[in-house]
Amino acid sequence: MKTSNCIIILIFFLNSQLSYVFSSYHSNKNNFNRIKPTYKFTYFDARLRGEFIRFILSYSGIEFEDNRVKPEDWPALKPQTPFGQVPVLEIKRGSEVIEIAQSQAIARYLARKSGLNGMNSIETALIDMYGAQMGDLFDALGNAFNSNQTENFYKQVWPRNFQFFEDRLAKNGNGFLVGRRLSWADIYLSQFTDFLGDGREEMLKQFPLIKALDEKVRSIPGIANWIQKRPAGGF
Ligand SMILES: N[C@@H](CCC(=O)N[C@@H](CS)C(=O)NCC(=O)O)C(=O)O
Repeated sequence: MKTSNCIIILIFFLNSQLSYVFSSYHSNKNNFNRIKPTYKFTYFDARLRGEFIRFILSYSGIEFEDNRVKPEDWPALKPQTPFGQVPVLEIKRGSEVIEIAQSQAIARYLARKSGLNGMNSIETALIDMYGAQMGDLFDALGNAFNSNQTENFYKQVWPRNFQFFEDRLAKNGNGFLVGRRLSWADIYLSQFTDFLGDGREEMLKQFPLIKALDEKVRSIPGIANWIQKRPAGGF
């Protein structure tokens, strides 16, 4: 057989193989996309570091299993989580299961899906900045409880931080922390006021812009509905 004939046969063979590979890739991809994911959110039976994610899930209209781990079940579950901690969001699509730990990584993943993560990279960076500040405030809250320093926290640390957020809301000038629309940072800030307990109304009087944002967030139908059905009280 001549070399040119060999090349033609080889090209023909490669072409048929490639079209097989691409057609099966596309059909697998389409099957994958057709499968509706299910979501399981695992946290303790508390609000703490999990509740703002429950708010974001509810805002987004994502149905989720609200898996509340009992203290006695935690030692067995702990080593099965990515970092030995909760919250964890499990996304199941067919036989594929993805687990996302770290509350802010979960928030960002959900926020990207539902338009809560900014309109451009600057907005996203600012939203991350507020998320990180809220995370720091949450750490300070935990430390205050662990060291019996809650009075100092509520009288000093909390108002100082809320003043930062109040000033930033004033600077943005439209009732949202970033850009011209709601972001997961706004939802995080609003949910955080849960931790004021009975002192909530009193404290919010000092921060009218945060109060207005909080009322706006809590009246969004998905979130309002969640607040109605979530376990009452608790921290
Ligand atoms: N940076 C992590 C912190 C997670 C964290 O501290 N989780 C705590 C509950 S709020 C936990 O799992 N504690 C149990 C343990 O460490 O065994 C996040 O934001 O998700």
